[in-house]
Amino acid sequence: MIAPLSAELIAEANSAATPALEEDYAALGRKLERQGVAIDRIKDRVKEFSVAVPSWGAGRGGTRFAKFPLAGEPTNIHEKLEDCAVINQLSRTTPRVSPHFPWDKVDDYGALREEADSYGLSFDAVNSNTFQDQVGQPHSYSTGSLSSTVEATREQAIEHNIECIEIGRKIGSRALTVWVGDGTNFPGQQDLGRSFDRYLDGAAKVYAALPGDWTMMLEHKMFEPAFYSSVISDWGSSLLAAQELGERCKCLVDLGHHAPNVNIEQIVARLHRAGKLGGFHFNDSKYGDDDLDSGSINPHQLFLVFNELIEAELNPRDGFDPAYMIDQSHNVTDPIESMLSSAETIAGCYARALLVDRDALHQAQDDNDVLLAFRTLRGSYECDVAPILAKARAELGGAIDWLSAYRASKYRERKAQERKPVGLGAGIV
Ligand code: RM4
Ligand code: MN
Ligand code: MN
Repeated sequence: MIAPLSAELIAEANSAATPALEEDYAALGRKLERQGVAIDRIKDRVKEFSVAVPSWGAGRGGTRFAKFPLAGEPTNIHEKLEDCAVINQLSRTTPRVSPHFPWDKVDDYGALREEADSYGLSFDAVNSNTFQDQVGQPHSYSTGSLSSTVEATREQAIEHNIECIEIGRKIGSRALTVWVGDGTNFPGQQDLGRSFDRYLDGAAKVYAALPGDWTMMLEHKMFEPAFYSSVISDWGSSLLAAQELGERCKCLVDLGHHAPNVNIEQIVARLHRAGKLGGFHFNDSKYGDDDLDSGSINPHQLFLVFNELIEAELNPRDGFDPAYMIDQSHNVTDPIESMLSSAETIAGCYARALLVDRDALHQAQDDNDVLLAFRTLRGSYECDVAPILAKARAELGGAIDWLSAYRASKYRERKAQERKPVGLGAGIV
């Protein structure tokens, strides 16, 4: 297996950091034992936990007006895979990559699958792109894609999604994520009911092309800059569509796609209740769809989402198998560092949610002991689980201190010499 960073470098740094880690892990273990929790059990669950990274997150994203390139950033799927391999080598939490087409198009997908495999990576959900026009594309998405008023445009969008499924089959994916940038800029521009009907019609044709063991995930999004309405604006529209389209169609929750203060953990519980919780795009936001690093603004919300996920896992109703993915735009940081940071934050919220004393919580809920219920959750949220995460990483061959190991490797500096520089770009995302 190809490891982009020197395994010796990681092992050396780990052995220097091990005595302190063992001390911290033992101390936390004693504390958790007093609460009736076996620390090794939590650590083993963390070792099994994983989250996919987005190929598009490996490059620098744009602010609204400009993209500020980073020396050594990847410009094609091959370089992106190499960067994703670095993230997984250090974190051991991100063995899957979610690709986006046509951004990641290549001539030979069998070879691409082997390339990923040589890094110990596989492909997660494929993402279609009907929110940008490509050079030479016959019909414009400027007024919508699956919901467009123009039949030829709708057909083009359907065909593109079907092409993504075909590519996905070749690279070993089992899910298609459909996010459309469809909507309107002015009241009156489109009939709000009919545009949803057109979307459903188009999405049904994509769903009909879905292989039997695949899932189709619909991603809602409240707004785009300068929008008056978006077609799949919220979880209600998403759920309606997923219910109408069929059993293997589910809803994907991107944490950044809601109005500020929306109770996302409740949405998670509702979608699970309906058997329609397909997966997540983890990120954080302050003002809108900012695609900030997961948990950078509201880590408590992320913990509460994981609390619902553990409840769902314990009470699977129609099954529980959501896909976890990161979806972030890195505008001023090194994307590798940001995704490492997010992978740790996400695994940390998972670990904290596992620590919750479920019996005590449920008892307090039944007794209407409001403060005890709240403190039961809050106590787990406040626990510093860093030693659990670091030990899980170290046991899997990752880095105890991933940030200093990454910087010591001088990976980005080396790539800045090898890779072709990225030009200045307009702002996107
Ligand atoms: C959107 C959405 C989608 C992603 C694009 C790049 O805001 O989050 O998941 O495909 O950005
Ligand atoms: Mn997303
Ligand atoms: Mn987004």
